[in-house]
This record gives sequence, C-alpha cells and structure tokens, in this order.
Amino acid sequence: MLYPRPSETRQVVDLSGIWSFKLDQPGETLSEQWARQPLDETEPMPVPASYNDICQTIAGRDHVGWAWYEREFYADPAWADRHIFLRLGSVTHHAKVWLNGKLIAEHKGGYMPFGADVSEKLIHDGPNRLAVAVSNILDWTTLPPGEVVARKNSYPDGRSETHLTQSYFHDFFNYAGIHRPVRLVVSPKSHIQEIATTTELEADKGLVRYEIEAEAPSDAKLSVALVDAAGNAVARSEGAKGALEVADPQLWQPGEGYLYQLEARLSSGEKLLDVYRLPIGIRSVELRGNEFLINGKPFYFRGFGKHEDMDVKGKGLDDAINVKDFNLLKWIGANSFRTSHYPYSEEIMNLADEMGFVVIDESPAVGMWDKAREVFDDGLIGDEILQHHFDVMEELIRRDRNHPCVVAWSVANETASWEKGARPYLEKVLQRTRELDSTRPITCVFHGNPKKCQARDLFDFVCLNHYYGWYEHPGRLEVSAPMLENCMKTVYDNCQVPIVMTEYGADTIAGFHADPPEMFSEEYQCAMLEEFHKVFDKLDYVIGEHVWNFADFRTKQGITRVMGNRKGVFTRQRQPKQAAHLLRERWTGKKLGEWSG
Ligand code: BDP
Repeated sequence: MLYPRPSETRQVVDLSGIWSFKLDQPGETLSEQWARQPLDETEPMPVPASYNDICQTIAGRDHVGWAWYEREFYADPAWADRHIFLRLGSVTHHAKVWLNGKLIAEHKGGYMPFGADVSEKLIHDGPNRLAVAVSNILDWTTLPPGEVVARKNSYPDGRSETHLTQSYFHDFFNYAGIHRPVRLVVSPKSHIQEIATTTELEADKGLVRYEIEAEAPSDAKLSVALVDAAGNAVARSEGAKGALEVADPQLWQPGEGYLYQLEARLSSGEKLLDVYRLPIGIRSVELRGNEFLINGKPFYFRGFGKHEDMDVKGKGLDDAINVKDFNLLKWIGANSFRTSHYPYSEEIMNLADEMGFVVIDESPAVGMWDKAREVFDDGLIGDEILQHHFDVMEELIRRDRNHPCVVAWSVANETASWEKGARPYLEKVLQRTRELDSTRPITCVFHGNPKKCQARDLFDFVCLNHYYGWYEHPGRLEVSAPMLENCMKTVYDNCQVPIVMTEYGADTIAGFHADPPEMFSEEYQCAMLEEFHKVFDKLDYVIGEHVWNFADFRTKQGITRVMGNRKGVFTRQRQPKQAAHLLRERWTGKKLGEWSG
C-alpha cells in the first residue's frame, strides 16, 4: 500500500485533530447502532494518540473492548470525479469504520494501514460523518496473542464483583486507539495503485527493477524516471514493469541515506493522468559466511530494540519524539534498530531511509509463549493465528518492501521455540515470508535455553535475547560473560550462521547509584553491558549488538515493573542514563566531556 504523497495530481487531506470519543461497554460487545446517529455524551480525544493515558480514569486506562471515535469533515464538490481513498495509518487492534452510517471497512491487526475507496460514498453538499470503532482485545487468533479474563473480587462483607481484564504475554502496555494519521487520499480516477521495487549492484552499475499496478484505461501509458537528489533524471523506462540502469550510482549506505525518486507518470496520449514519486535507495544486502554485507561491505549492527512509546500519547504518532529519537541514535553512534515488537509507523521508516539507519523490520508476533502452558503443543496456537501471521507478513512486506533501510525481516520475537510444534509453525511463516520477498535475509528472535531450541537453524541469521546477570543469575555480574559465551557457542555450533544480539540489558532507575554495582543502579547497567561487550568483541560470528531498550517504556502493572520497564539507556523523557555515555564512547570514541556532535 503506497504511502500517501501529494503530487501535482494528488492531494492528501489529514483528518488528524480532536475527535469525539466514547467507551463502549467493557467486553466484546459492540453497540453498532451508535454508528447510525451522532454519538452522544462524548469527550474530546486527539487523533493520532492512544486513548489510555489521556482518559483521566482507571476505566479509560484499563478499558477492555470497543471504543468509539467520530468526527465530521467536508468533501470538496470538485472531488466528485476523483478517486478518494480513506486511509487509516493504524488502529489498534481491530477496527470498524462507518461513513455516514454505512460500514465501509474492517481491519484486524494493530500496526498496519488500511482503508476504503469512498469515492461514491461521500456527501458533497453537507458534512460527512466518520465513525471508527476500535477494539483492544487480544486472543489466540491475534498477534500479539492474549486472553480476556474475568477476575472476581470478593469482599469480606459478602459483596463480589467481576472485572474483565486483558491478559497478554508480552512486556509492553496494550495501548489502543487510532495511533496513526487518518487521511483522505484524493487522486485521479485513473491512478497508480502500487509500486514494487528491488535494487541490485553490478560492478559500477545500479539496477532498479520496478513493477507498477495502475487502475487505468487500456491505452494509458506508464513512464518512469529515476531522479537524483539534484533533480536530474539519471535513467528512464517505459511500461508497467522494467529495469532502470544507473551508471556509477550514489548508494544508500548506513549513515548516508542517499535517496533517488522513482517518478512514475501515467498518461493517456498527451494527457497526464497521475504522478507518484517514490523515494528509493540503491543498495544491496547479502549474507556471506559470517558476514552481513551492505553494498558488499561487512556491516556490524550497533543500536537498540525500541518501542513506539511516550508519555501521554502512548503509541500515537509524534513527529517531534521521532525526530528526537533519531537525533539521539545519531548522537550515541547507533547505526540501526529493530522495530521490536511490531511494525513502526511509515513516518519512522521514512526517517530511517532519509537518515541512513538500518532496520530489522519485525512483525507483531510477540509473546507467543507462556510460563505455565505449552502454546504450540497444546494447540493454543493453531491455524487461525498462523493464517493471521501470513496476513501480517504480507501486509508488512507490501508496505515496507521499497524502504532501503529495511535489510531483514524478523518474523517473531520470543516464541516457545523449545516446543516441538514451534518448528513446523515457524517453518511455514518463514516459507511464506520468503515467497513474499526473496531479496532480504529473514530472521527470528530467540530466547530460552539454547540447547532446547527447535527452530533457529531455519533462519538466515539468528537473533538472540539473553539477560545473564539479570533474569538469569540476578546480581551476579561475574557469570554474565561466561554464560553468554557458552550460549553463543552452542547456537553457532548448531546453526553456523551469524548472530545478532537483539536484547541485553538491565532495569535501571535513573539517579540510582551504587558502587560496587548493584541491580537497578546506573553502574550495574553499565557493568552488565560491558560484560556482554567482552564476548561480542571475541566472537567473529557476532554481527551486531542491540541493547534492550533505547528508552524506558510503559508496561502493564506488576511486581517486576517500576512504573514500566526501566531498561532504557535513555529515560522515557529521552534523557541519558550513564549507560548512554558508555555506549557513545564504545560506538563513537567520544567521551562524556565531548558534548557536541
Ligand atoms: C524480553 C522481551 C522484551 C522485554 C524484555 C524485558 O523480548 O519484550 O521487554 O525481555 O523483560 O524477553 O525487559
């Protein structure tokens, strides 16, 4: 699904702002009649944002079930002969959308764009009423999975009451709402619908292959130009499918996000029908032996697992926080990140392209394990969730396939990979992903006892999460390095593929200090990272280090979480802990006193 970009033939109308909002009854009910007339007794709610921390009530924060959003907008009468697509950047996790009382779209999955053609459904001489119902329910058919549990409180005076709660097995708060912008994409009736590109390098030539889908009359023609950053067309081609050859191309590289625009023009005779400009980067990605090559050069991943997470807005798109995060990544000397544990906004992916950050793009398959049960082998994970997993991989790849920043797909984070059933499941997801994109390496993130894993040898490279000195052997820094080394050797002996450490770290409360280092202090976080670094620096098949986490983030409440997960190297407000300086020195050579740059 192409990102909405204005051009001389296209307009993008942003419907962000304050909408009317109302919670439905808790549970799985949906008061569909609410779509028929304007909602009453509403409260204001910003879009995009999560509603949880904005509602000033426990009922709002912890709501389980449907919530309603509504707003009016006007359609320009000049749009009567245009193609109008209503596009929702993401609604978490289920959405139903009504326009003027009619159901026009439904979507399952909280991190992907979707929408509907509303060309014939708009009113041009009065307000259009748009209603969006959002459900945050997770179960064993969704990704991530979860369970709605009725909890009974019984009181000494004999009273009792039941609360519905959402349980889930992943470690970030189940924020819900309209998280990304809602837009009207106004384009000509004959228009470009999809563009798929791949790039290759051959000696000193760059090759950009493209395939375009358009809704257009049979005599319409497509012409394509590749335009460099100075505005010069460096290659041209005709037709819906073809290849553009660029002599001596300027490559997209880590740290230097050079972008060309692939300018696609749809025309009929002399008449220009539509223009779409797609930013693309020319680069190659390849695994050779123990090396991850970008443009033929070995690449070592330095960076973080992140989250879309911030005060008040939760998971709502925020350009200010996103640009700040990229500036912090640059400051600390990171070159990459993983979209742990779900696809991030298209706006983040665009920034990564522009700023030259390398991304491991992850699906929302997280928390597919449970301490108390077997999830694959006892049939909790079955065909329905597998089919949904196929669907989200397809949606993700269709959305992100043109981003040069994406160098690998991660199909899941931390499944119950020790169970027998994990292997056939992950094998099918891997196969489907490979069918969808054969140009990028595919990985999966593993945890747990390295000797018991059933599936990691399937993947092109392995991602590992381990917390030796934290969850395993808490407080015992002396075991971190030997245990990690032993684990990595076991994994490598079994798979013979390179390893990225995708999670290591310690909860740290900014401002807590202790020497000798003690858990939760800034010193302990630094000491633990250093123990891990000793091992990475020793083993040549380790091709990257992603610290968990970039910043502190919100989780559900629990006795192991102090107002959220505190493994951030930055606080939730994006201020550095001591570990940020340690990493900056490791990754850039700059010391604490060197403030600028
Ligand atoms: C890992 C998970 C991550 C958690 C982290 C932690 O992948 O989502 O936040 O543990 O416990 O296992 O901090």
